[in-house]
Amino acid sequence: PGPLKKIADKVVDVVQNAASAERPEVPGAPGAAPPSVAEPVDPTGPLPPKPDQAAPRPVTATGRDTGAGATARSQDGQFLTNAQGARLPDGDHSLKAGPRGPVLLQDHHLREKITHFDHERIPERVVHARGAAAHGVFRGYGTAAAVCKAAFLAEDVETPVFVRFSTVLGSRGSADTVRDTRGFATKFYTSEGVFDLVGNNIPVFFIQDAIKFPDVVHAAKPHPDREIPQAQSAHDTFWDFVTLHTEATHHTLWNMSDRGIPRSFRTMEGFGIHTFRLVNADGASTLVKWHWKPKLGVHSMVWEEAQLVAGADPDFHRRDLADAIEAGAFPQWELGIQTFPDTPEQTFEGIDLLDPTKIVPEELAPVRPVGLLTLNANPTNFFAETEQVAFHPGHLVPGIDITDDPLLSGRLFSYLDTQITRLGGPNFAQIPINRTHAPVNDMLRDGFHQHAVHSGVAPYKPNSLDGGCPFFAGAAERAFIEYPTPVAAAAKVREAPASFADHFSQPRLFWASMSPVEREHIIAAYTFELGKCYEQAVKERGLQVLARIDADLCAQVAAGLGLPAPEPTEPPAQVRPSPALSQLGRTWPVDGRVVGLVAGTDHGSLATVRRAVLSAGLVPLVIAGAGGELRTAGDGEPLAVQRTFDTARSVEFDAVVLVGAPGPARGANPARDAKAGAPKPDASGIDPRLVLMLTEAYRHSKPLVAVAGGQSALQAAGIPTNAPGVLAGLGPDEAMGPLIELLAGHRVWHRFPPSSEVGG
Ligand code: HDE
Repeated sequence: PGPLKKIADKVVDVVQNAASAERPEVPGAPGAAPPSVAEPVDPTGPLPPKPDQAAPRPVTATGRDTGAGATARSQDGQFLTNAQGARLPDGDHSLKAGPRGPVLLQDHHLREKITHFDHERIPERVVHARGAAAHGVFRGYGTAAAVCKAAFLAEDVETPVFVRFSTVLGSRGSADTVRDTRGFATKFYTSEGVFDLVGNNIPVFFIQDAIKFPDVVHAAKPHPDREIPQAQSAHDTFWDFVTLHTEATHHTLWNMSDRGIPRSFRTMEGFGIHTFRLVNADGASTLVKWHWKPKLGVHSMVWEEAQLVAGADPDFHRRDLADAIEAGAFPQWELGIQTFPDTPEQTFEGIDLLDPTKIVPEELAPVRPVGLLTLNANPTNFFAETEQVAFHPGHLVPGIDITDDPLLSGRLFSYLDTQITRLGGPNFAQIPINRTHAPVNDMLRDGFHQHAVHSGVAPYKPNSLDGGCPFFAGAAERAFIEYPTPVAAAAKVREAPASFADHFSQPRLFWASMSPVEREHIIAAYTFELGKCYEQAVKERGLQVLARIDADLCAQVAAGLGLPAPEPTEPPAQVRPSPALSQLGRTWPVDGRVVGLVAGTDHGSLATVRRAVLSAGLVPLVIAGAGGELRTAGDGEPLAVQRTFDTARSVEFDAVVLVGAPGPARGANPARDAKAGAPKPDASGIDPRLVLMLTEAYRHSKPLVAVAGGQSALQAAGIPTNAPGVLAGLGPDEAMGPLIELLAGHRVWHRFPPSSEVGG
């Protein structure tokens, strides 16, 4: 055998020895067989093909059958082949002149494999590069019928959807929990064509005119010299721009609020932002704003938590979405509409409906539910689906039309344009995830990556050679007919309407609508972000902007920055708060919330609590000092340890339940753990990593429950057992009711009254 073979054998030996080596003893863990490292040798058939793995059908409606199977070119047959279907005898060695000789240029298999690999990456999205997606279904309630004729909104019509959530600023590999706006883009595969609702989790935007988009994105992206910071707005160029360009104030304020750090994609609202137009069966027009309302309520992280997660689990939101769907806890949102009469002014209660930096408070125009979105399947392949999906606000169906919002107009150009670079040509609508479920009979031809085999000789109209086909549809055949919006005679100008100059009334409204806890978070966020700027002038200008929102907000941020607070330049806010803007103060279903169950010595109680957590629709995760299984008394099933103090931080859990008196620290290494931030073990002997977990969860206002003697860990962590949201001394059957009540309010915010409530 040649030297390479010897090295390969050695590697196999090392791997096999490692697998069978004695493992450190885990009390209670059965002697698990070492995992097999051998590759299966018998060819087996491929897994059953999934619909989205199928290649584009070689037979199109108009093309000639080439004889190839429907799944050819993806995953078919038992053997490894090249791209042309020829079977290959070896995938590990290049063709060489002897085992030690030079690699031959004639190795077409090597060249094909490496060339394909060299071209595996496509440009990431210029914004919203980092994303995660899921398949689902939308069911119309029929409640929009009076204002909208779109078929997918009719009662009980079910429409397949694909939804992609994203952050705006970061690159594809950036962390999920950064402070940023989130994209919430939905593709409805309706019977009348694709409808894309390409929205965000914040209902207003930084700019009022698309021509400013490159400016705001250049300012917010990393600095062009060193390309830092990644996925952050806490830097000079961002704050330079948004403080000079004060129409960004409203969106920036939302970003600095808890909306900028969602707990989960599942707990975000979504907004179409712009005012769109609905058209009903009689051809009448109504203006509309779209809303997605999460069944689980709007819930965010606290800032320290978001920062910890960005390091401990940068894929936190992506994982949360996929895990929830895999576990059957399907996330749901109601689609809602706020409707407004289509008057010539296009204003409602004095609010300019064409200004995308303005909301219409729900108290003035209620959000009426028109359908239910359920995400029920994870993508099969990230690249094929999540990466290649192409959204476009111009993908509209009969019954839904646009308005003259100047931001929307620019988007209608941009999204088609960007796909041509990103997806390599104009035929991206033929990529499986982008294909409409309605019949297509266009006259678009050729271009890169053309998959259709068009027949006929006359891809033009009028024609007689193809019998005049295809024909135009009229309203009776449900054609998409632009609403005949009147356009006032006017001179060409580069100007905005006068009402667009109001940049502060709505930031004041938002601030006035926040609860004390939410205000405290906003103050901390501005202090952090402006504090990260180096330029004194930028910080000072930031304070001048805040002074125009609220004097107290400005004074508190100024104190944090160590700068004088500028005098307010305008009289104090005269606004009517909108309670609907606050995300606190209500209760929501607890489905799918994650409860960490810390195993003490009483495994019987642990099994009881775990069962109760599961049957309440929550997700239990059993945590112990070391991995393995925990034996319960009698014949009970052993409990698998799902997280250890090394693999989990408190941030993964919505609540922590201590079950049974904690045993002595297992798997702890005081010297190492102290370096990782855990306190030193004290006389109690309780694992310091558990103490760290409890203090974090306490600080982040999460419910803490101690059953069957678990309170000694709370005491070791210095947590008062009578503090709000801390329940101690309960039996294993008593804990669930109070825990669910606490979780329904999302967090125990009253544990730490904000300074404004205690006279600070
Ligand atoms: Fe986008 N935006 N955008 N945007 N946007 C893109 O399209 C653009 C805006 C939004 O998951 C790009 O396919 C302009 C508002 C989402 O694939 C690009 C303007 C809102 C996504 C683009 C805006 C959004 C994008 C980049 C100002 C909320 C991700 C890649 C006129 C209503 C969609 C792509 C996905 C993506 C342009 C403003 C939401 C370059 C020019 C306002 C959710 O076309």
